[in-house]
Amino acid sequence: MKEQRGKKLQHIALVGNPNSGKSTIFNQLTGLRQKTGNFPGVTVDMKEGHVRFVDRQEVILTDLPGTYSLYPTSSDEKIVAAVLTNPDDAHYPDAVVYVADATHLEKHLLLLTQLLDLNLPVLLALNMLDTAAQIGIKVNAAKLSERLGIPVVQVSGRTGENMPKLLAEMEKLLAVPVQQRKYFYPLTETEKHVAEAVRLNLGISNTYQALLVTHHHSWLPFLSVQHRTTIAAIAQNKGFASLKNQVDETLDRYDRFTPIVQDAVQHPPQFPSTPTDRIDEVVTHRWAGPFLFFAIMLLVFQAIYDWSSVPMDLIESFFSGLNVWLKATLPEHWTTDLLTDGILAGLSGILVFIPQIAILFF
Ligand SMILES: Nc1nc2c(ncn2[C@@H]2O[C@H](COP(=O)(O)OP(=O)(O)OP(=O)(O)O)[C@@H](O)[C@H]2O)c(=O)[nH]1
Ligand SMILES: [Mg+2]
Repeated sequence: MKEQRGKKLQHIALVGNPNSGKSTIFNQLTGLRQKTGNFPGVTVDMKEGHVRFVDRQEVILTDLPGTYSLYPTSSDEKIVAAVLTNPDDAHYPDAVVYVADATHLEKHLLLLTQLLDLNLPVLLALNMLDTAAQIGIKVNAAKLSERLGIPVVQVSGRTGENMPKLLAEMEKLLAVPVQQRKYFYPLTETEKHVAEAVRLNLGISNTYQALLVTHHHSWLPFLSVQHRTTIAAIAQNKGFASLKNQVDETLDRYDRFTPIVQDAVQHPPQFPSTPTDRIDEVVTHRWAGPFLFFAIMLLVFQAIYDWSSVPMDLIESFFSGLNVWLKATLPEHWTTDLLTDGILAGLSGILVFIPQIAILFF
Protein backbone atom coordinates (compact mmCIF):
# COMPACT_ATOMS: atom_id res chain seq x y z
CA MET A 1 0.00 0.00 0.00
CA LYS A 2 1.26 3.48 -0.84
CA GLU A 3 1.95 5.93 1.91
CA GLN A 4 1.35 9.67 1.95
CA ARG A 5 3.56 11.71 4.26
CA GLY A 6 4.08 8.60 6.42
CA LYS A 7 0.29 8.00 6.57
CA LYS A 8 -1.48 4.99 5.07
CA LEU A 9 -3.76 5.91 2.20
CA GLN A 10 -7.43 5.12 2.69
CA HIS A 11 -9.22 2.70 0.35
CA ILE A 12 -12.51 3.30 -1.41
CA ALA A 13 -13.97 0.40 -3.40
CA LEU A 14 -16.35 0.52 -6.35
CA VAL A 15 -18.88 -2.26 -5.84
CA GLY A 16 -21.97 -3.16 -7.84
CA ASN A 17 -23.65 -5.58 -10.21
CA PRO A 18 -21.90 -6.54 -13.45
CA ASN A 19 -22.34 -3.96 -16.19
CA SER A 20 -23.45 -1.17 -13.84
CA GLY A 21 -20.62 1.10 -14.99
CA LYS A 22 -18.03 0.71 -12.21
CA SER A 23 -15.02 0.65 -14.52
CA THR A 24 -16.38 3.63 -16.49
CA ILE A 25 -16.67 5.64 -13.26
CA PHE A 26 -13.26 4.34 -12.13
CA ASN A 27 -11.75 5.69 -15.36
CA GLN A 28 -13.53 9.03 -14.92
CA LEU A 29 -12.25 9.43 -11.35
CA THR A 30 -8.69 8.15 -11.80
CA GLY A 31 -8.01 9.15 -15.39
CA LEU A 32 -6.92 5.55 -16.08
CA ARG A 33 -8.11 3.31 -18.89
CA GLN A 34 -9.61 0.26 -17.26
CA LYS A 35 -11.37 -2.04 -19.74
CA THR A 36 -15.13 -1.50 -19.99
CA GLY A 37 -17.76 -3.31 -22.04
CA ASN A 38 -21.45 -3.75 -22.47
CA PHE A 39 -21.61 -7.29 -21.12
CA PRO A 40 -21.19 -8.79 -17.66
CA GLY A 41 -17.87 -10.03 -16.35
CA VAL A 42 -15.60 -7.54 -18.12
CA THR A 43 -13.59 -6.91 -14.96
CA VAL A 44 -12.50 -10.22 -13.45
CA ASP A 45 -9.78 -8.94 -11.17
CA MET A 46 -9.20 -5.94 -8.91
CA LYS A 47 -7.69 -2.79 -10.36
CA GLU A 48 -6.39 0.11 -8.30
CA GLY A 49 -5.95 3.79 -9.08
CA HIS A 50 -5.42 7.02 -7.20
CA VAL A 51 -7.92 9.80 -6.66
CA ARG A 52 -7.23 13.25 -5.23
CA PHE A 53 -9.96 15.21 -3.48
CA VAL A 54 -10.29 19.00 -3.59
CA ASP A 55 -8.39 19.34 -0.30
CA ARG A 56 -5.61 17.34 -2.03
CA GLN A 57 -6.17 14.29 0.18
CA GLU A 58 -5.28 11.20 -1.86
CA VAL A 59 -7.09 7.87 -1.67
CA ILE A 60 -6.79 4.51 -3.39
CA LEU A 61 -9.80 3.61 -5.53
CA THR A 62 -10.37 -0.10 -6.21
CA ASP A 63 -12.44 -1.31 -9.15
CA LEU A 64 -13.86 -4.67 -8.09
CA PRO A 65 -15.43 -7.29 -10.38
CA GLY A 66 -19.20 -7.06 -10.67
CA THR A 67 -21.33 -9.37 -8.55
CA TYR A 68 -25.07 -9.73 -7.96
CA SER A 69 -24.72 -10.58 -4.29
CA LEU A 70 -22.30 -11.78 -1.62
CA TYR A 71 -23.39 -15.32 -2.49
CA PRO A 72 -20.96 -15.76 -5.38
CA THR A 73 -21.28 -18.25 -8.19
CA SER A 74 -18.03 -17.59 -10.08
CA SER A 75 -14.39 -17.08 -9.16
CA ASP A 76 -14.43 -13.32 -9.90
CA GLU A 77 -17.54 -12.89 -7.74
CA LYS A 78 -15.74 -14.80 -4.98
CA ILE A 79 -13.03 -12.11 -4.97
CA VAL A 80 -15.60 -9.54 -3.83
CA ALA A 81 -17.07 -11.77 -1.12
CA ALA A 82 -13.59 -12.72 0.14
CA VAL A 83 -12.49 -9.06 0.43
CA LEU A 84 -15.68 -7.76 2.03
CA THR A 85 -15.89 -10.49 4.67
CA ASN A 86 -12.32 -9.95 5.86
CA PRO A 87 -11.49 -6.56 7.45
CA ASP A 88 -7.83 -7.70 7.62
CA ASP A 89 -7.60 -8.00 3.84
CA ALA A 90 -5.20 -5.46 2.30
CA HIS A 91 -8.01 -4.42 -0.07
CA TYR A 92 -10.73 -4.12 2.58
CA PRO A 93 -12.25 -0.70 1.89
CA ASP A 94 -12.63 2.17 4.34
CA ALA A 95 -15.70 3.16 2.32
CA VAL A 96 -17.69 1.87 -0.64
CA VAL A 97 -19.18 3.60 -3.67
CA TYR A 98 -22.04 1.35 -4.72
CA VAL A 99 -22.69 1.76 -8.44
CA ALA A 100 -26.21 0.95 -9.65
CA ASP A 101 -27.90 1.30 -13.01
CA ALA A 102 -30.65 3.89 -12.45
CA THR A 103 -32.66 2.51 -15.37
CA HIS A 104 -32.93 -0.94 -13.75
CA LEU A 105 -32.78 -0.07 -10.09
CA GLU A 106 -35.27 -2.80 -9.14
CA LYS A 107 -32.60 -5.38 -10.07
CA HIS A 108 -29.57 -3.64 -8.59
CA LEU A 109 -30.13 -3.19 -4.85
CA LEU A 110 -29.73 -6.71 -3.45
CA LEU A 111 -25.97 -6.41 -2.99
CA LEU A 112 -26.29 -2.89 -1.59
CA THR A 113 -28.56 -4.10 1.21
CA GLN A 114 -25.94 -6.73 2.09
CA LEU A 115 -23.26 -4.01 2.30
CA LEU A 116 -25.55 -2.04 4.62
CA ASP A 117 -25.74 -5.04 6.93
CA LEU A 118 -21.94 -5.30 6.93
CA ASN A 119 -22.11 -1.77 8.33
CA LEU A 120 -19.71 -0.46 5.71
CA PRO A 121 -19.68 3.30 5.05
CA VAL A 122 -21.41 3.32 1.67
CA LEU A 123 -22.89 5.81 -0.78
CA LEU A 124 -25.11 5.01 -3.73
CA ALA A 125 -23.99 6.28 -7.14
CA LEU A 126 -27.00 6.08 -9.44
CA ASN A 127 -25.33 5.66 -12.80
CA MET A 128 -26.61 5.97 -16.39
CA LEU A 129 -28.27 9.31 -15.61
CA ASP A 130 -28.05 10.15 -19.34
CA THR A 131 -30.03 7.06 -20.43
CA ALA A 132 -32.53 7.51 -17.58
CA ALA A 133 -33.18 11.08 -18.76
CA GLN A 134 -33.52 9.92 -22.37
CA ILE A 135 -36.19 7.35 -21.58
CA GLY A 136 -37.88 9.56 -19.01
CA ILE A 137 -37.04 7.73 -15.79
CA LYS A 138 -36.85 10.04 -12.77
CA VAL A 139 -35.34 8.90 -9.50
CA ASN A 140 -36.15 10.80 -6.33
CA ALA A 141 -32.65 10.67 -4.87
CA ALA A 142 -33.64 12.43 -1.64
CA LYS A 143 -36.38 9.87 -0.93
CA LEU A 144 -34.07 6.96 -1.74
CA SER A 145 -31.37 8.43 0.47
CA GLU A 146 -33.80 8.83 3.36
CA ARG A 147 -35.22 5.29 3.05
CA LEU A 148 -31.83 3.62 2.71
CA GLY A 149 -30.08 5.91 5.18
CA ILE A 150 -27.10 6.61 2.91
CA PRO A 151 -26.06 9.45 0.54
CA VAL A 152 -27.27 9.09 -3.05
CA VAL A 153 -25.63 10.85 -6.02
CA GLN A 154 -26.94 10.69 -9.58
CA VAL A 155 -24.09 10.40 -12.08
CA SER A 156 -23.23 9.46 -15.60
CA GLY A 157 -20.01 7.59 -16.08
CA ARG A 158 -20.34 8.08 -19.81
CA THR A 159 -20.73 11.88 -19.87
CA GLY A 160 -18.89 12.55 -16.60
CA GLU A 161 -21.90 14.40 -15.21
CA ASN A 162 -21.81 15.04 -11.44
CA MET A 163 -18.34 13.54 -10.96
CA PRO A 164 -17.20 16.49 -8.76
CA LYS A 165 -20.32 15.96 -6.63
CA LEU A 166 -19.50 12.25 -6.33
CA LEU A 167 -15.94 13.11 -5.26
CA ALA A 168 -17.24 15.52 -2.61
CA GLU A 169 -19.59 12.82 -1.24
CA MET A 170 -16.76 10.27 -1.19
CA GLU A 171 -14.67 12.70 0.83
CA LYS A 172 -17.52 13.26 3.30
CA LEU A 173 -18.07 9.50 3.59
CA LEU A 174 -14.51 9.00 4.81
CA ALA A 175 -14.72 11.90 7.23
CA VAL A 176 -17.84 10.79 9.13
CA PRO A 177 -17.66 7.48 11.05
CA VAL A 178 -20.63 5.21 10.35
CA GLN A 179 -23.01 4.46 13.21
CA GLN A 180 -24.19 0.89 13.87
CA ARG A 181 -27.16 0.52 11.48
CA LYS A 182 -30.34 -1.40 12.08
CA TYR A 183 -30.08 -4.65 10.08
CA PHE A 184 -31.84 -4.35 6.72
CA TYR A 185 -32.41 -8.10 6.82
CA PRO A 186 -33.23 -9.30 10.33
CA LEU A 187 -31.63 -12.71 10.71
CA THR A 188 -33.82 -15.71 11.52
CA GLU A 189 -33.41 -17.34 14.93
CA THR A 190 -31.21 -20.16 13.54
CA GLU A 191 -29.08 -17.69 11.59
CA LYS A 192 -28.66 -15.54 14.70
CA HIS A 193 -27.57 -18.52 16.82
CA VAL A 194 -25.10 -19.78 14.23
CA ALA A 195 -23.73 -16.33 13.36
CA GLU A 196 -23.32 -15.35 17.03
CA ALA A 197 -21.47 -18.58 17.82
CA VAL A 198 -19.16 -18.09 14.82
CA ARG A 199 -18.72 -14.40 15.62
CA LEU A 200 -17.59 -15.12 19.18
CA ASN A 201 -15.36 -18.03 18.15
CA LEU A 202 -13.54 -16.11 15.43
CA GLY A 203 -13.59 -12.68 17.10
CA ILE A 204 -15.64 -11.09 14.31
CA SER A 205 -17.37 -7.81 15.17
CA ASN A 206 -20.31 -7.84 12.75
CA THR A 207 -23.02 -10.52 12.97
CA TYR A 208 -23.87 -10.46 9.27
CA GLN A 209 -20.18 -10.82 8.41
CA ALA A 210 -20.12 -13.88 10.69
CA LEU A 211 -23.15 -15.27 8.84
CA LEU A 212 -21.44 -14.81 5.47
CA VAL A 213 -18.26 -16.45 6.78
CA THR A 214 -20.41 -19.39 7.92
CA HIS A 215 -22.01 -19.75 4.48
CA HIS A 216 -18.62 -19.60 2.75
CA HIS A 217 -16.39 -21.35 5.32
CA SER A 218 -15.43 -24.13 2.89
CA TRP A 219 -13.65 -21.81 0.43
CA LEU A 220 -12.87 -18.42 2.05
CA PRO A 221 -9.08 -18.21 1.64
CA PHE A 222 -8.32 -16.39 4.91
CA LEU A 223 -9.78 -19.09 7.18
CA SER A 224 -7.47 -21.55 8.86
CA VAL A 225 -8.20 -25.30 8.86
CA GLN A 226 -9.09 -25.03 12.53
CA HIS A 227 -11.58 -22.22 11.84
CA ARG A 228 -13.18 -24.24 9.05
CA THR A 229 -13.60 -27.23 11.35
CA THR A 230 -15.07 -25.08 14.13
CA ILE A 231 -17.57 -23.39 11.80
CA ALA A 232 -18.60 -26.68 10.20
CA ALA A 233 -19.22 -28.13 13.67
CA ILE A 234 -21.30 -25.10 14.75
CA ALA A 235 -23.36 -25.19 11.53
CA GLN A 236 -24.02 -28.91 11.85
CA ASN A 237 -24.82 -28.67 15.52
CA LYS A 238 -27.45 -25.96 14.95
CA GLY A 239 -28.94 -27.58 11.84
CA PHE A 240 -27.91 -24.73 9.55
CA ALA A 241 -29.10 -25.25 5.95
CA SER A 242 -26.82 -22.89 4.04
CA LEU A 243 -28.39 -22.99 0.58
CA LYS A 244 -31.98 -22.69 1.78
CA ASN A 245 -31.03 -19.77 4.03
CA GLN A 246 -29.31 -17.98 1.13
CA VAL A 247 -32.44 -18.29 -1.00
CA ASP A 248 -34.78 -17.19 1.80
CA GLU A 249 -32.56 -14.25 2.68
CA THR A 250 -32.39 -13.12 -0.96
CA LEU A 251 -36.18 -13.27 -1.37
CA ASP A 252 -36.69 -11.41 1.90
CA ARG A 253 -34.31 -8.64 0.82
CA TYR A 254 -36.17 -8.26 -2.49
CA ASP A 255 -39.46 -7.97 -0.58
CA ARG A 256 -37.97 -5.20 1.53
CA PHE A 257 -36.26 -3.07 -1.11
CA THR A 258 -38.79 -3.43 -3.96
CA PRO A 259 -41.33 -1.04 -2.32
CA ILE A 260 -38.51 1.46 -1.67
CA VAL A 261 -37.58 1.43 -5.36
CA GLN A 262 -41.21 1.65 -6.48
CA ASP A 263 -41.67 4.64 -4.22
CA ALA A 264 -38.57 6.49 -5.43
CA VAL A 265 -38.55 5.74 -9.16
CA GLN A 266 -40.98 7.39 -11.52
CA HIS A 267 -41.40 5.80 -14.93
CA PRO A 268 -42.82 7.73 -17.88
CA PRO A 269 -46.55 7.04 -18.54
CA GLN A 270 -45.69 5.02 -21.62
CA PHE A 271 -42.47 3.32 -20.70
CA PRO A 272 -40.51 2.91 -23.92
CA SER A 273 -38.91 -0.48 -23.96
CA THR A 274 -35.24 -0.73 -24.83
CA PRO A 275 -34.06 -3.17 -27.56
CA THR A 276 -32.94 -5.56 -24.80
CA ASP A 277 -36.42 -5.49 -23.26
CA ARG A 278 -37.99 -6.26 -26.65
CA ILE A 279 -35.61 -9.20 -27.21
CA ASP A 280 -36.33 -10.44 -23.67
CA GLU A 281 -40.07 -10.30 -24.35
CA VAL A 282 -39.68 -12.79 -27.18
CA VAL A 283 -36.93 -15.10 -25.90
CA THR A 284 -38.39 -15.46 -22.42
CA HIS A 285 -41.98 -15.82 -23.64
CA ARG A 286 -43.85 -18.76 -22.12
CA TRP A 287 -44.36 -20.57 -25.44
CA ALA A 288 -41.93 -18.89 -27.83
CA GLY A 289 -39.03 -19.19 -25.33
CA PRO A 290 -38.79 -23.02 -25.16
CA PHE A 291 -39.50 -23.23 -28.89
CA LEU A 292 -36.63 -20.83 -29.64
CA PHE A 293 -34.37 -22.70 -27.24
CA PHE A 294 -34.94 -26.01 -29.03
CA ALA A 295 -34.64 -24.33 -32.43
CA ILE A 296 -31.23 -22.89 -31.43
CA MET A 297 -30.10 -26.27 -30.05
CA LEU A 298 -31.19 -27.95 -33.27
CA LEU A 299 -29.27 -25.34 -35.25
CA VAL A 300 -26.15 -25.95 -33.15
CA PHE A 301 -26.34 -29.73 -33.64
CA GLN A 302 -27.09 -29.34 -37.33
CA ALA A 303 -24.10 -27.00 -37.70
CA ILE A 304 -21.74 -29.28 -35.80
CA TYR A 305 -22.72 -32.63 -37.26
CA ASP A 306 -23.98 -31.79 -40.71
CA TRP A 307 -22.76 -28.45 -42.05
CA SER A 308 -19.26 -28.91 -40.70
CA SER A 309 -18.90 -32.05 -42.88
CA VAL A 310 -18.35 -29.77 -45.91
CA PRO A 311 -15.09 -28.17 -44.67
CA MET A 312 -14.14 -31.51 -43.04
CA ASP A 313 -14.44 -33.32 -46.38
CA LEU A 314 -12.42 -30.57 -48.03
CA ILE A 315 -9.61 -30.92 -45.48
CA GLU A 316 -9.65 -34.71 -45.82
CA SER A 317 -9.55 -34.66 -49.62
CA PHE A 318 -6.81 -32.00 -49.59
CA PHE A 319 -4.60 -34.19 -47.40
CA SER A 320 -5.32 -37.42 -49.25
CA GLY A 321 -4.59 -35.61 -52.56
CA LEU A 322 -1.35 -34.27 -51.13
CA ASN A 323 -0.49 -37.73 -49.86
CA VAL A 324 -1.01 -39.37 -53.25
CA TRP A 325 0.93 -36.61 -55.01
CA LEU A 326 3.87 -36.86 -52.57
CA LYS A 327 3.99 -40.67 -52.85
CA ALA A 328 4.05 -40.40 -56.65
CA THR A 329 6.65 -37.62 -56.68
CA LEU A 330 9.07 -38.63 -53.91
CA PRO A 331 11.38 -41.67 -54.17
CA GLU A 332 10.33 -44.85 -52.39
CA HIS A 333 12.10 -44.54 -49.06
CA TRP A 334 11.23 -44.79 -45.36
CA THR A 335 11.42 -40.96 -45.04
CA THR A 336 8.65 -40.65 -47.64
CA ASP A 337 6.53 -43.10 -45.64
CA LEU A 338 7.25 -41.11 -42.48
CA LEU A 339 6.15 -37.90 -44.19
CA THR A 340 3.04 -39.25 -45.92
CA ASP A 341 1.70 -42.05 -43.68
CA GLY A 342 3.08 -40.55 -40.44
CA ILE A 343 3.21 -36.76 -40.31
CA LEU A 344 0.61 -35.87 -42.96
CA ALA A 345 -1.87 -38.55 -41.89
CA GLY A 346 -1.50 -37.44 -38.26
CA LEU A 347 -1.95 -33.77 -39.14
CA SER A 348 -4.99 -34.55 -41.25
CA GLY A 349 -6.49 -36.53 -38.34
CA ILE A 350 -6.21 -33.47 -36.09
CA LEU A 351 -7.04 -30.67 -38.52
CA VAL A 352 -10.17 -32.44 -39.73
CA PHE A 353 -11.83 -31.59 -36.38
CA ILE A 354 -11.07 -27.87 -36.56
CA PRO A 355 -14.34 -26.91 -38.35
CA GLN A 356 -16.42 -28.67 -35.66
CA ILE A 357 -14.48 -27.04 -32.84
CA ALA A 358 -14.65 -23.62 -34.50
CA ILE A 359 -18.43 -23.89 -34.93
CA LEU A 360 -18.81 -24.99 -31.31
CA PHE A 361 -16.80 -22.00 -30.07
CA PHE A 362 -18.72 -19.60 -32.29
N1 LIG B 1 -25.43 5.32 -21.26
C1 LIG B 1 -24.52 5.07 -20.36
N2 LIG B 1 -23.75 3.98 -20.46
C2 LIG B 1 -22.80 3.77 -19.51
C3 LIG B 1 -22.62 4.66 -18.41
N3 LIG B 1 -21.63 4.15 -17.64
C4 LIG B 1 -21.21 3.02 -18.23
N4 LIG B 1 -21.91 2.79 -19.36
C5 LIG B 1 -21.75 1.67 -20.28
O1 LIG B 1 -22.14 0.49 -19.61
C6 LIG B 1 -21.35 -0.62 -20.04
C7 LIG B 1 -20.72 -1.30 -18.83
O2 LIG B 1 -19.78 -0.44 -18.25
P1 LIG B 1 -18.55 -0.98 -17.39
O3 LIG B 1 -17.89 0.24 -16.80
O4 LIG B 1 -17.70 -1.93 -18.15
O5 LIG B 1 -19.35 -1.79 -16.27
P2 LIG B 1 -18.74 -2.59 -15.03
O6 LIG B 1 -19.66 -2.34 -13.90
O7 LIG B 1 -17.30 -2.27 -14.82
O8 LIG B 1 -18.94 -4.09 -15.55
P3 LIG B 1 -18.19 -5.43 -15.00
O9 LIG B 1 -16.71 -5.17 -15.08
O10 LIG B 1 -18.67 -6.49 -15.94
O11 LIG B 1 -18.66 -5.64 -13.60
C8 LIG B 1 -20.30 -0.03 -21.01
O12 LIG B 1 -20.76 -0.26 -22.30
C9 LIG B 1 -20.30 1.45 -20.67
O13 LIG B 1 -19.95 2.23 -21.77
C10 LIG B 1 -23.47 5.80 -18.34
O14 LIG B 1 -23.40 6.61 -17.42
N5 LIG B 1 -24.38 5.95 -19.33
MG1 LIG C 1 -15.68 -3.44 -14.87
